[in-house]
Amino acid sequence: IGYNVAVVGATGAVGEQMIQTLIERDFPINKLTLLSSARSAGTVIKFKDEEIIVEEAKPESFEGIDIALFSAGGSVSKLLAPEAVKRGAVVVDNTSAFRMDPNTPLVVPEVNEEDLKNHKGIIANPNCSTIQMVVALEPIRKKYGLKKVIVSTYQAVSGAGSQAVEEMYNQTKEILDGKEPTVAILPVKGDKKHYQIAFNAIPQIDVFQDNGFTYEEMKMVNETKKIMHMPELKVAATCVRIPISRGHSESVYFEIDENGVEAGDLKNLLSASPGIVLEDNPNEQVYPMPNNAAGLRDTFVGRIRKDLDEENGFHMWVVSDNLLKGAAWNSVQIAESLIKLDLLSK
Ligand code: 11C
Repeated sequence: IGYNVAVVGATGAVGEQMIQTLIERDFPINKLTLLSSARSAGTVIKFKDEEIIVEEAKPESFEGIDIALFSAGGSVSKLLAPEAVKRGAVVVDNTSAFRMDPNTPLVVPEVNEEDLKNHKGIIANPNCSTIQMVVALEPIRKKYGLKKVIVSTYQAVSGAGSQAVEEMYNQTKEILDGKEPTVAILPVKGDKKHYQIAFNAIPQIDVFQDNGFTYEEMKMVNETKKIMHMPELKVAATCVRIPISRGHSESVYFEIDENGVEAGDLKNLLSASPGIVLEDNPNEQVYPMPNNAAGLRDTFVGRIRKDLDEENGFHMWVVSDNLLKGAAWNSVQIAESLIKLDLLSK
């Protein structure tokens, strides 16, 4: 048996990876429907031996759909996800539209797969930088307790979409050719100012909030607390865009409850935890890098060390492909969990 699956935002950076992941996972599909905005409708996309014509997403597009994977921006999700649910589909939404809604589970299967049991038609896929961090923190929280997290991110440009990646490549070429770089999108499309990303680092991802943090930073704070069921957890984030195309990296400082834990204990624990590959051997200069993580579904952890002053404090370096575990793979993984737990209405 197979399911009728729709991908909304099929022509975008994440949509493309969703289709690729469905193929790689041999997801049980009866019919795949590819949807997009009117602008991209008509595009032909290869899926296995088929050529599928992308259609404009409308409420009626969801008739007969079992699972809809949304990644076409928050406003599309707000408008069409409830329409899909009304027609019997279960929605896995990759935007921030429903993440903080108390009735919508926000799920990373390695951490809180059980929350899927409370779904009411929509399941939210967290922000990419949150997902890889909670995958790495959850085994530690479970075994040793967790008090505080301070994270600084080094995020790839593909998080801002394929146009932003184009902008980075063009700027790099322009600069190497001795020209003035064309600056139009980053840090945030539509914000007041734009800065070059090529040969630069921009400490702004998404728009600023009144508290001085950016929306991306607040997503890391709020989503982490919700996924881990820890409203009391102390979390602070600084999110930075760096000029690479794929793979987010994070320097994570955290404090645990238990005393007497050593870095080696954490290495042993993480090397045996789901979704994690430990790459931690300073003697051999082994540590995770985005260049190696791109195209892979795992979360890579290394540089685990005890803080020099804080008995319960540790540091680690966490890397993952933002388009896969950060988006497409986590969404498809949620869909696989829904099937495994028998939570689709079919
Ligand atoms: C970035 N994390 O790297 C963002 C992209 O809320 O799903 C994902 C935005 C989101 O720019």
